[in-house]
Amino acid sequence: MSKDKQSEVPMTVHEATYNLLRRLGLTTIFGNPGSTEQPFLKNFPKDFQYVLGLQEASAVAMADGFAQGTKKPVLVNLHSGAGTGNGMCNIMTAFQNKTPLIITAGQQTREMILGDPYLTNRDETLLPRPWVKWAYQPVRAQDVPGAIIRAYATAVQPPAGPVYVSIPLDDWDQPALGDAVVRTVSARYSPDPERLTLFAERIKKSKNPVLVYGPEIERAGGWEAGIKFAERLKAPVYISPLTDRASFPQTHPQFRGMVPIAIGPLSKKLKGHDLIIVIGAQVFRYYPFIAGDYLPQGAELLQVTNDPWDAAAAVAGDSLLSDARLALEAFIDAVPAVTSRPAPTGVHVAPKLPSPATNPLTALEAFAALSELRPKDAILVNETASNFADLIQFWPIEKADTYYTFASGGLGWGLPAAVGVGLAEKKTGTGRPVVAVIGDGAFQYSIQSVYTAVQNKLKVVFIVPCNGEYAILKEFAVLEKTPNVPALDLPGLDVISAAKGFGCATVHAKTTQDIKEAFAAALKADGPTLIAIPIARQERPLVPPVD
Ligand SMILES: Cc1ncc(C[n+]2csc(CCOP(=O)(O)OP(=O)(O)O)c2C)c(N)n1
Ligand SMILES: [Mg+2]
Repeated sequence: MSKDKQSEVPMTVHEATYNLLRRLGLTTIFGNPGSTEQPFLKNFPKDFQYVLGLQEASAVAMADGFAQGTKKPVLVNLHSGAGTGNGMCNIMTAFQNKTPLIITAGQQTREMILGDPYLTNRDETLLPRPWVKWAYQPVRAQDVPGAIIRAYATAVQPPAGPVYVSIPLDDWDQPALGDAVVRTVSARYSPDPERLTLFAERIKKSKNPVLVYGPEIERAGGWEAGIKFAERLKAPVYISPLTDRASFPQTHPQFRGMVPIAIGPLSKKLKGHDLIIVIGAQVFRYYPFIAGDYLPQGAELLQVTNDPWDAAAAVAGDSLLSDARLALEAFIDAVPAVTSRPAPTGVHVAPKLPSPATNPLTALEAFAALSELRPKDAILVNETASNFADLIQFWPIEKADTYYTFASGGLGWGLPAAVGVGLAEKKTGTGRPVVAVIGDGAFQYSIQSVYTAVQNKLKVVFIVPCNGEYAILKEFAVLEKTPNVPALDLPGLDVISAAKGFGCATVHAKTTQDIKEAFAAALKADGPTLIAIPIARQERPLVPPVD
């Protein structure tokens, strides 16, 4: 065929879509391939990277970690209904994390779908709902690139989140209408000025306000603005219950910890404040039901969120719809620095440890040893249910973008998300080490992501505190008065052998000395290391009493 003739060959949907993905910067694709995706993945271009997850739960959460680490939307490619089903828990988590993921899934050949062939994604837009912002299957092949640009525009607008496009496998070779029209949309919006003024007036009038900061602050790049506003207001700062990002330095003298995760204890904790200012969070992300007042007597509540759903679902107070950073900056301008009261003080002090160390170590002792070698720039990924409070005592978060956990409570996110964050560090060249502290139960859910960390030689250290049980569920059983629940003990779990099976370096660290040696070596290694630490079983109250 002559050159001229070649140029007359119409562009295919495949070509138009890859051109579009390039222009949108979606050149890293997370997925697990199947027959319905192969026509999309054929002749995979050299300027794209395919990151293989050996199961879709891992592929989705790795993409989530990567998107959060790079602060950009990411493409995930799943295998029809089957792959979507496997990925579902982490799609739900990505939705609640407000992570923009453009999920595409293969679909059977259009011509056959009516007859329900093998691997048909039946009612394809139903399966991912309600945990995607939009689910669509183009009505004709030519609409595939247009559907992807619409999906992109939906995913990145606030509140960001996953979207889903199902694509029949015979669409890719069809002639395209040409290159897709690339559009841009806003990823944040500023507050209504009148309402902002009303809120600022109420803040100015307050005698004893308290700030509750949530994950939207950090996502919006509002870390510095959050500090500045808190310092001007001279108010104590808490982080919102079960927050998935840190949003405020935990060693700051105004920092007071996380508010309790239940109704009664939360209002008890905030007693005495006349105004509760919640920025970038739900009101509130409660967990167990412990009855009580939603707000302490005499207190009012103001909420700033970029999510109309969260504004509507708030159990108390008034809401202002806004990007958290833009609202904080507006408050800094509108509320003069307080001079009538001193700033609250109190510096974070790590708890005292028993001497000599216990055998097996307590989680607190293990984390204390680990923290002695904490690299200044390390990123922490947390999925350690019952030991998180101990972890944060010795690993307070001090900088933006160095702490990640899930917003949903669906286990199996932390391990692959840490791999995704590690990939982001590698890709962007920042190269910060990722330390993922994952319970021995939680470790089992998306275990195959260890393989991706090994294959990509990521600087990720998996720390697994091994208590051989679902400790937090035992704590729950006490709170809920549900004795004799089966299956809360996990005898015979061997996380070392499991990680070895994926080619991961492993260490069994029983003493504080073992931990330090293993961690030092892991930080120098050219790939991931798993450090399994046997820890003592402890039963603590799920919700510590508030005095
Ligand atoms: C997908 C999923 N399945 C089940 C649960 C219920 N669940 C919550 S915590 C937990 C146990 C966690 O155990 P582990 O990771 O060992 O932490 P530990 O409580 O021992 O510190 C389970 C099974 C969940 N949250 N998510
Ligand atoms: Mg456990």
